[in-house]
Amino acid sequence: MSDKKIIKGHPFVSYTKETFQPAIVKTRAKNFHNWLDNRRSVRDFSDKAIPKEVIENILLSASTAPSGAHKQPWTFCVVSNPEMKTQIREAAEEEERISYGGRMSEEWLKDLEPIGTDWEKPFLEIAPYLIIVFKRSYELNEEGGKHKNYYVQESVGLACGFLLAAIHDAGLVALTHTPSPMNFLTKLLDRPENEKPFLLIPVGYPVKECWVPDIERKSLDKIAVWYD
Ligand code: IYR
Repeated sequence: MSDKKIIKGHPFVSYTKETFQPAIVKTRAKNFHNWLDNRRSVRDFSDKAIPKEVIENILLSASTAPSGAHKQPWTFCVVSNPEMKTQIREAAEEEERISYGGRMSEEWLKDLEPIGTDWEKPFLEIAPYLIIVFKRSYELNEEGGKHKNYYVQESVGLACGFLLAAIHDAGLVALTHTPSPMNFLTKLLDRPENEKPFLLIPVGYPVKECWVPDIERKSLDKIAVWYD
């Protein structure tokens, strides 16, 4: 039997799979949680090099995320050039100095205290790669017309989730950094008008002696409501 057919005029491929046995489903779900629960945002990076191929595969994993009408409305800019990293650090710190110096509310700053962040962002120069994720609100067609993308925020958020999971699975660490405002990235990376910066994600190995905040994740009863 063919594994391809036309449905309503469009090609479909078979996705009929052997389902896992209930016992395996249980252990897989549990193991996956244990594995993901091990992921932490890290701010202290080693400058140890990472092969480009690793980043390529991580980006391909991110790009398997679902997206509105399968438009994959994302661009991943990958910066390893030291001069560019310095420029990004300087511009980010300029914004962050203003943010921490009064643009963020007292309440916000208080919430960040246990995490220990401040305006200084040395990791932007130390981490071997900076992945800057851009969302593509629309595409430009050949005639210069605009073709809108759908659920762009949700789609790019999902891709970033997949990206972080792929980084963790590779044995690397990352930080979801949100310098604000982020327009300086459009300029420094010379991005077109249909792209807007979404997240800046340094990727690398952690420093040898690495410390992260002693935080806990919410328990199931705080995050889930069941309607049996
Ligand atoms: N963008 C700033 C502040 C910051 C904001 C949140 I929300 C965090 O979870 C952590 C930091 C910065 O990156 O330092």
